[in-house]
Order: sequence, then C-alpha cells, then structure tokens
Amino acid sequence: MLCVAGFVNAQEPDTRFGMGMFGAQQSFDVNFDEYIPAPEGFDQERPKLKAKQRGTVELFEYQSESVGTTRKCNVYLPPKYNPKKKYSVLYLLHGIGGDEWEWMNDGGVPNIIMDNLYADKKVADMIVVMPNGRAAKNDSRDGGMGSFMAFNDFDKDLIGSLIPAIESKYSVYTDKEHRAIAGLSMGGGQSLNFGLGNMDVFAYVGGFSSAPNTGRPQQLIPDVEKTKKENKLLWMVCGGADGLMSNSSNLKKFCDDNGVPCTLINYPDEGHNFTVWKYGLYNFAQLIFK
Ligand code: FER
Repeated sequence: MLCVAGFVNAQEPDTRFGMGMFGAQQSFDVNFDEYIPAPEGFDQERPKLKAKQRGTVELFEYQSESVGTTRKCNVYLPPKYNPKKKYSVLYLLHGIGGDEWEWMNDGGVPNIIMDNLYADKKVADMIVVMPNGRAAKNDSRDGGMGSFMAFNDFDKDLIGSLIPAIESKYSVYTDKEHRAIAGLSMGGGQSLNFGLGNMDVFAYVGGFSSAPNTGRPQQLIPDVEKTKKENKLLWMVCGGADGLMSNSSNLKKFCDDNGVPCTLINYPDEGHNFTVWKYGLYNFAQLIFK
C-alpha cells in the first residue's frame, strides 16, 4: 500500500513514560506497508490445546565475559521440543523499563502467541530467547534511562557469551540463516543496531516501536549492496500515535530511496504498548527461517 502521508489522530495519550511524547498528532512522509489486523484470539490462550501442544518457558543462566557476572534469560521451548532435532533461534529483546521477564510478565504473552502459531503450523521450528538487554553488573529495572550505555553494550554480551551459551545448551543451528533478532522500543533499536551491524550473525531483523537508540540510517546501512545481499528480512512496526515513529520511518525512507527491501507497518492510531509489540511478534515470527 503506497499512501498514508496524512494525519493520524491519537485517541489516548500513552502514559508509559508520562512524558507526553506518545500520542501527539503526527504526519508521516513515508510509504507504509499494509496493516493487516492479526486474527482474533492470536494472543489468547486456547483452552483446547493439550499440554503437549504447549511450549515451556525456562530460566537459563550463563556466564557473561563482557559484563563479568552470571546473567539470566528466559527461553521459550516449543511444543514437543526434541533435542534430537535442530531449531532456529529468535532473540527477543525488551524495552528500557524491562528485563528478561518483560515479554512474559508485562503483557507480551510470547508463549501463547507462539503456541497458537505452532498449533496452526504457521511458524518454522524455533526457540525464543528473551535476554536481559542491559549489559551491566546491576541489570535490574531500576536503571531506566540511566542504563542507555548498558543497552548499547549488550552486543558484546549477546554475541560473545549468550549466543555461544545457548548453542551449547540447546539443540539449535549455529549459522546466521537460523538466527533472528527483534525487540520492542529500546530493544527494537538494539535489534536494528546489532542485527544490521552484524549481518554475519543475524539474517533476520525486526524493530517494534524502535526507540531513539536506533542508529541513523547511514550508520545502520553503510553499504547498501552488502545489506541487500546479506540481510534476509528487515521488518518494522510502530504505532501511528507513537511519538517514536521517526526512528522507524527514517530507516524505511532510506531503504526505499536506496532499493533495500524493508517493511514498516503503521499500526493505526496505536501508541507505545504491547498491542503493537504482540502484533510485531505474531507477524515477524511467521516471516523468519523460511
Ligand atoms: C527515549 C524515549 C524512549 C529514549 C528511549 C526510549 C533513549 C525507550 C523506550 C522503551 O524502551 O520503551 O528518548 O531515549
């Protein structure tokens, strides 16, 4: 769909940060991709699913060389996870106020979304790793905006310690074609920065409502031809009433101008919240490893 350079009316200002920056009227000079609503119930637990049709989520600890501590992440193992098979890995990152529990405990229901996608045979076999993206000795939620540098530094922990630890514990593929990274807000910026910055590690990259930590387009894509060749998916979504849209739309505009395949969906009238992020996971998960 080539349109939507118009005004979007926010209904309720989003108060996630109480900064009044989410929910203003906005106009966008960018070509959005078509918004197709997720089917009803995509994020609802299905009582009819048997135990063996449900995945499990377990806490995993690893030694971080760059941080110098033992760090934690949550790992979703799909229904009937079988160590005799091999799985792809989606690294799914949280926002500035979150930690390794945010997706699970703050309304993201990633296990339910994934269980439903598995039941409907809409996803490739994958595990989902939900790390703590604040690479600091104190990686608790208290850090807030003060942990900007710790978020920035997470690539060293992710690539140097977490990925190898996941690959030694779980039965997963170890090449870029079987690795994806996506995240919400601060984690969306991290995903774009780390994913596009390490195309030998991640072939699939997703940013949901990406925050101002997102690199400038020319920093993210310094070599257009290389990105076209090495990246298999660059996919974004952001709420139309989210004041952070420009982080996504600037990248989308650059990609369109330079012929780099890139998706950006404007979630109509939505703010900075899990409605958008659940939609992001639901769609992104179906596009990767295929
Ligand atoms: C900012 C606004 C929002 C910012 C970060 C965020 C670093 C992050 C939001 C989130 O993770 O939910 O100006 O600057």
